[in-house]
Amino acid sequence: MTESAVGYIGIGSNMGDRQAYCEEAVRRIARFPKTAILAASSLYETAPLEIPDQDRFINAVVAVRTELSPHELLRACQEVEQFLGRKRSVRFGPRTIDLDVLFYGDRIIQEPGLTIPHPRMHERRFVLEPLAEIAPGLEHPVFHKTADQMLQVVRDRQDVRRLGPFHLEQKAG
Ligand code: PH2
Ligand code: MG
Ligand code: MG
Repeated sequence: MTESAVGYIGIGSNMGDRQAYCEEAVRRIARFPKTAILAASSLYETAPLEIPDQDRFINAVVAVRTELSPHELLRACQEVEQFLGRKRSVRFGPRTIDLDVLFYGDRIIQEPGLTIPHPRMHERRFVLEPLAEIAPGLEHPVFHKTADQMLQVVRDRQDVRRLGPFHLEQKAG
């Protein structure tokens, strides 16, 4: 039997039609080989962190069951970023789409170009709010805190407001 893992992917956009970019990204994730979407959080509008002087983001988190390896999952996410017009210019700066592998099962991976769990996720309300919505009891394999517990202690006080549910079905017409 092939092994599968549950992965969590953080989604962010702050350029153009942010919601359309997020929705198209998830439709493409759903078409990754050997991968199924298990859950999608609501969409959240969030104040920009790291570089405050940029447009507000839309953020969300999806859970997937996948037989892709962590590197294959990362590569597939990067291909979606490329396809949706992501230019890697300013670190932490504006982007049409950002897909971050937050967790891959309870694996801890530290390699050039791939750190899992994502090294800053536990400091970011814009990740923890949507994560705790779909997986409140999910335990961080390094800190041994659940998503709910990380959200309770996070110091980030940036504005995170729920916009509404994700719409994944294709628009008619
Ligand atoms: N991503 C960043 C930097 N700052 N701020 C918000 N609100 N949402 C993001 O997704 C985000 C950010 C770099 O990845
Ligand atoms: Mg990224
Ligand atoms: Mg990011």
